[in-house]
Amino acid sequence: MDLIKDGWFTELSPLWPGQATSLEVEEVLYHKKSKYQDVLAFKSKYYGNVLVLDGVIQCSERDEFAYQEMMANLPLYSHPCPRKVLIIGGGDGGVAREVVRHPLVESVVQCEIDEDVINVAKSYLPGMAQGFYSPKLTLHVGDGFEFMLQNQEAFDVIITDSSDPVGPAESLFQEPYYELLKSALRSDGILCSQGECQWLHLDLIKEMRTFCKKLFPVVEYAYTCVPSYSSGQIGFMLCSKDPETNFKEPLDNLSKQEIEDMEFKYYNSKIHKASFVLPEFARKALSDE
Ligand code: SPD
Repeated sequence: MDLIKDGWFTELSPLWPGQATSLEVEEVLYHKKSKYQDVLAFKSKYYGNVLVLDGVIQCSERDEFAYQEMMANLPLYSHPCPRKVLIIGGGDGGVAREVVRHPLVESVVQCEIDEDVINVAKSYLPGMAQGFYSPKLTLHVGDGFEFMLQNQEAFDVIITDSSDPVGPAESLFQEPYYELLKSALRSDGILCSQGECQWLHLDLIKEMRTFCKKLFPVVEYAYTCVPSYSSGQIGFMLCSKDPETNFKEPLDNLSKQEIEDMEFKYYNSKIHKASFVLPEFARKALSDE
């Protein structure tokens, strides 16, 4: 399938039938099949450089911070001492960039299966890939399932930054994966996973919430706004092994100065709280009522 036609990239997928997102292309920077997927990077007219995997937009330089900052900081500011963090996926480096700058984080292991994605990010998304160069980070090119099986009860926080539930990432939205996440977390551990979009995948989110509730005493869904993603929103599934965790109340209320020092462009304590407030159709579907 031609991803780019007449100077426009169009994101078509059975995951969002009858709708598409298009971005105007200035230059194709990279396009090859890796061992796992089709990897495309292009320079867009208004969204900076864009990474596309198997035809689906993963990030654009213009709005990536809305996703990475929330995915990293919702769990980090919900855990009293997030010293040891595991990132599964996230080959563009954006989530790692956010996690390593949190003052309480001492060490981060990242497991990304596709080395080509890491290299493309280093070449064409340097602002995101900077996380890979942190002394706090150990990068492991390999399978997250295998890694967690060998590292049980080892992490305070585990973040899964995956693509959508088709192809290589499908199993990351299923119960056995969450069982494994649970076993790799310490007794008061927290996880945050890519949780899809309430406009597009409410049934999947509902199903995920149901099996997560069987495994964890605290389960919440939050969302952020990312214009370049289909329907402009994406969510996060947050689970805690500690029944005392209240995801909706960040443990630090950051001052203006602290937000500036952290160089946040999206995350602040108010948006942390607000990200759990759902529109009525989603609230109803995702409540126990
Ligand atoms: N529908 C697109 C979902 C992409 C989620 N992962 C993005 C990776 C950014 N670090």
